[in-house]
Amino acid sequence: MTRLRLALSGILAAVAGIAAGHLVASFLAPASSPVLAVGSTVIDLTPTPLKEWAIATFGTNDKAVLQGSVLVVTLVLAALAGLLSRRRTAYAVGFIVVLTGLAGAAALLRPAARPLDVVPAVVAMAVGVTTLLWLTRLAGRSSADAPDRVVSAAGGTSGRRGFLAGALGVTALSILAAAGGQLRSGAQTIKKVVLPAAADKAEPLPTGLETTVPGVSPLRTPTEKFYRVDTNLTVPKVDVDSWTLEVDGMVERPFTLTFAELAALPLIERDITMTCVSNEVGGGYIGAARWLGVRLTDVLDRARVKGSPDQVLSTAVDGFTISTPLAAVRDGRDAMVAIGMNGAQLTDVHGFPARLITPGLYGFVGATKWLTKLTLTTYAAEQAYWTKRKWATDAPIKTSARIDTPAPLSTIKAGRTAIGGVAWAQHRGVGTVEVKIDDGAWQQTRLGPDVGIDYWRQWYLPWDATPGLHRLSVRATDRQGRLQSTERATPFPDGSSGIQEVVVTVA
Ligand SMILES: Nc1nc2c(c(=O)[nH]1)N[C@H]1C(S)=C(S)[C@@H](COP(=O)(O)O)O[C@H]1N2
Ligand SMILES: [Mo]
Repeated sequence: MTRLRLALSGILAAVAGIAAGHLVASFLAPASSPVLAVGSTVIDLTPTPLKEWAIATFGTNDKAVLQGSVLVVTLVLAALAGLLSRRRTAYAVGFIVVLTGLAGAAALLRPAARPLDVVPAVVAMAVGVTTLLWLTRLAGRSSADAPDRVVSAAGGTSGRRGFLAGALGVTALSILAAAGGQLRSGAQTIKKVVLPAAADKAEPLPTGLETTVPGVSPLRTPTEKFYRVDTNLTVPKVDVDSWTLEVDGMVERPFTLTFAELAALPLIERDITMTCVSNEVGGGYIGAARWLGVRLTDVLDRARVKGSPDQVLSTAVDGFTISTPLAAVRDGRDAMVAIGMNGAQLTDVHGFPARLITPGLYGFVGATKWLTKLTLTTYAAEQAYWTKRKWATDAPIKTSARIDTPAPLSTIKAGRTAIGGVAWAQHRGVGTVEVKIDDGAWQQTRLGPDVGIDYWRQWYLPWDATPGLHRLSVRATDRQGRLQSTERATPFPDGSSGIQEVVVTVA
C-alpha cells in the first residue's frame, strides 16, 4: 500500500508543479508553461517521418495527442520519483528537480525565449518538491533501512486518512491552478485595428457554384473554417502596439516599421488560395481567401537589396522561420505582407498582426504567420525551420483536384445528381477538370467562375446515378495544358500527388 501511496505522491507532486507553472506562465508568457515548453521542444526534435506519421494519423488532433503523451510520460516518471523516495528522499527530490529543470531548459532554449520564461519551471520545481516531501511524509515510509526515514506515529488508519486528505487537497488546488492558468491564457485577446482601404482593390467575388451545386466548397472559405497549420501549441496573441516589422540582411538600408507605418503603405487586395504541403490527396488543408497587404517587393525595394541574396528568410514572433525563394517573390506574383483576411484584420490563429502570403507556393515556404522580420540572405548562409528538416526549398503547389460531393463512402439516391468539388493549380491557373465514373472515359466537367490563376476553381458534372457501388475519380490540367501528376506521393518532401478516388453507394 505504501508503494502505491508513494507513487501517487510523485504523480501529485508533478501535477501540482505543472499546474502551478501553468498558472504562473499565464501571467508571464503562456508558451513558457512547463508542459507547453516541453511539448514545443518535442515538436522541434521529432524526426520528419514521425511528424508526418502523426499528422497523417491524428490530423488536427496531433497537438492534443502530443500534449497528452508528454503529460503521460511525465506522470510515469513522477510516479518513479515517488517510489524512489522509499530508498532516499534526496533521490526523489533530485528526480523532480531534474524533470522541472529540463522544462526550464526547454523554455529557455525556445528560439524567442526571454530570461523570465524560466520562472514557471522554477515555480513548478518548488511546488513539486514541497508537495512531494509533504505527501511522502503523510504516506509514511515503511522501509526500515531508509536512513532519513521520518519516524512518526502516522501508521494505520489515521495515517491513511491524512494521506488521502492531503492527496485530495493537492488535486483540488492543482485543478484550480491549471484551470485558472487556462482561463487567463484563453482570455488574452488581440487588439482591434483599423485597416485602410486597398489602393489596388480586387474585383467583387462572383457568385460561386455552392449556390447551385449543394456540397461544393464555397468559392471563398470563411475565416473560421480556414484550415490552421503551425508548430505552435498556444496561439501567439501579439501586442500590436509594441510589434514591429524589421527588414535587414543583404540590404543597403535596413529599417523597422510599426504596424501603423506598415498599414500606411499602398495596399493591394488579392484573392489567393493557400495550400499546406501536408495536404493529402482529397484533404482539407486548403483554403481560399481575400488578402489585404503590402506588396513584398515594395517592402524589399525600400531597403534596397544589395549583393545576391537568393532567399527571404522570414521570422515569426516566436522565432519560427520560413525561407522563400527570392526568385519567386520577384517574378511578378502578388507576394505580400498581409494584414487583412476576408475583409477583416487577421485573426490571432491566422497570424495577427501581419503574415506573409506567397501565391503559388505551399504555406511552409511563403506564408509566415505572426511575422516580425524579413532578412535577405542566401540558402547557403541560413536555413529555415522546415529546410533544416529536409523539406523542399522550392515548393510550388502541385496541380490537384478534390471531390467534395458526393462524400466518400456515402450513400446517395439514384437519379439526377451532380459530382462536384474544387481544383487548383496556383499561379498557373486551372484549365480543365475531368471526372471518370467507374472505368468509363474521362469526362469534361463544367467550371465555376474564374477568379484568376492564383485561386482555386469550382467544378461539377451532372450525373444520372444508377443503383450500385460506384468509383469516382477526378483530375485537373493547368492552363498550360499540363495534366496533374497521377503518381501517388505522400506529402514529404514537396507535396502529395495522385488521383483522388471516391467510392459511393447509389441506392
Ligand atoms: N509562424 C508560423 N507561420 C507559419 C507556420 C508555422 O508553423 N509558424 N506554418 C506554415 C504552414 S506549414 C502553413 S500551411 C501556413 C498555414 O496558414 P494558416 O494556418 O493560416 O492556414 O502557415 C505557415 N506559416
Ligand atoms: Mo503547411
